[in-house]
Amino acid sequence: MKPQADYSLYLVTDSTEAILGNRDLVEVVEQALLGGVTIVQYRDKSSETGILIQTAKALHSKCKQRNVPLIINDRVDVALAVGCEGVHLGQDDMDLLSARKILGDDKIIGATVSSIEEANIAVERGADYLGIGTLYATNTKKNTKDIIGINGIRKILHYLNTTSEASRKVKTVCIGGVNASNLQRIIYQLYAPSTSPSSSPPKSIDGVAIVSAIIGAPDVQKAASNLANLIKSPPPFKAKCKESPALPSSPSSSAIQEATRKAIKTVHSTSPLSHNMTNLVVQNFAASVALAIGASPIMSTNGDEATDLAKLGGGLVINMGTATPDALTNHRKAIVAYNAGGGPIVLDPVGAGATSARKEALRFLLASGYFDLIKGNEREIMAVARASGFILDDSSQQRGVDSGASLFTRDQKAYVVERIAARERTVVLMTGATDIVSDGTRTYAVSNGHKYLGMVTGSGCTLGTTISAYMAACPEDKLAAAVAGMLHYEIAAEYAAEREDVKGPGTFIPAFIDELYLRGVEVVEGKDEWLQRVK
Ligand code: 3NM
Ligand code: MG
Repeated sequence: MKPQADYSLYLVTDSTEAILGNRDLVEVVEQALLGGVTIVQYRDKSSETGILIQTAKALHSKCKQRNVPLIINDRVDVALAVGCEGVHLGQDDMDLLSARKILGDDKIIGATVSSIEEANIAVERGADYLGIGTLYATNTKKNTKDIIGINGIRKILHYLNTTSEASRKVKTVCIGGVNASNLQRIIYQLYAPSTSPSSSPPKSIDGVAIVSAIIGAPDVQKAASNLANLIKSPPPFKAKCKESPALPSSPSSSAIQEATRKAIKTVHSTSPLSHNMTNLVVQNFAASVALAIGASPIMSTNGDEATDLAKLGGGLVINMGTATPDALTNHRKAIVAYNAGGGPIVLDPVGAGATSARKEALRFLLASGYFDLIKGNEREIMAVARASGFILDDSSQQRGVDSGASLFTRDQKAYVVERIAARERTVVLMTGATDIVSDGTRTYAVSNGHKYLGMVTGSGCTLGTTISAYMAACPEDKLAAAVAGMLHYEIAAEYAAEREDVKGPGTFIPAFIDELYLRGVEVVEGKDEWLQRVK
């Protein structure tokens, strides 16, 4: 019978100086087994056959003690000589059918794939599992074919889920650049959402394959056991989410008012940090808005500060408005720090469709981590749809950072917003005369606001600032937090625009900051009739 395998923490070995150093591979693998790796692949591209067999035998005896399957990379002959549980074949190795003929049906055969076509062939030829990669660029293997990212892996998983009985059954692991800081969100992001609320979710990735984060670790057992624990626990940014959401799918106005009232009070009583890595144009305005809503702003663009700031329980805004290579490096550091700490991150892909540098920057940021909210105008969200692989044509060209005339009906927008939210497993907000916000299952349209908001610089950016504070203060239901922030912000804009002394966008700005402040204080004091304006 074919051995049962748990693919969740798949160790791939490396015997090079750069990763193994001068340590003994068998001892290192033993440490990894003690730490909890669930399957081991012996991968050694340079040793002589005699050494390969000798080492594989020693590894097999360690693995057997813990009932962990041992797989040999490339070398069917070595696997046969050792009598271990299987082989792993790259695209340039022996073909699967020949290997199956030699090894028989009781051995595990895995295949490296980086495309739907390769996955299709491997499944047809009877692979038991697929090593899908390369997820992220890695120093461990320089000659990888393609860096396919989360989206490339998603596409293959989607294909497997929707093609045949055999493709639904094949096991999957992803490989390339997986480590303790990105593992939880990779698993989270590769969870395949249901295509309809009633159907059960399709199968997701079965495991992560790791080389350097285990073999190259100073304490191998500790590294492996840390990774094994991370696999079993929800990512930090989900830890505070409640099963039952604050808002239902079709909330009544009074339910929205109640949830918003509660959120405004929580922001005021907790004064969450809003850490803005934002463009030069809006720094001052964003800081004033954060203070006015009762939050505490910090405008640090230095990624090295983010580790400390992420511990303060606040939220982060990544605004792509000044996306220089230097800024992007700092953004990535901050994203990793907030993902690890669990604080919410708002991504504002300013002008994302306008230039190829910005399209590239958006891809880079989406690959850097998990965002709790992605917000933008219609053009920007369409650019996100392209970057996340949901819309495949790359033809549309955004002019400047303003939204331009709408090209879509409200239903079409709602569909796109909902699908990106489901794909990215996050909240997506498309701003406009009517804002559309969704977490992939619940989708709402909010019609509050005023046209002056569209006539002042940074109103979109500072809405992001506002929502970062709301999500930090109210992490139990991030969609409800986003809606509360939107309503506080947009209804305040309506009151500001109605003031007698406001004559246009210039006089609107100070009045708006006043109203943001006053409306919050009114809620705290129980004078919150204004919330009845929710549209
Ligand atoms: N195969 P690390 S990437 C062995 O893409 C291997 O097929 C890859 O190493 C592929 O965990 C890779 O140190 C190396 O990034 C992964
Ligand atoms: Mg190979």
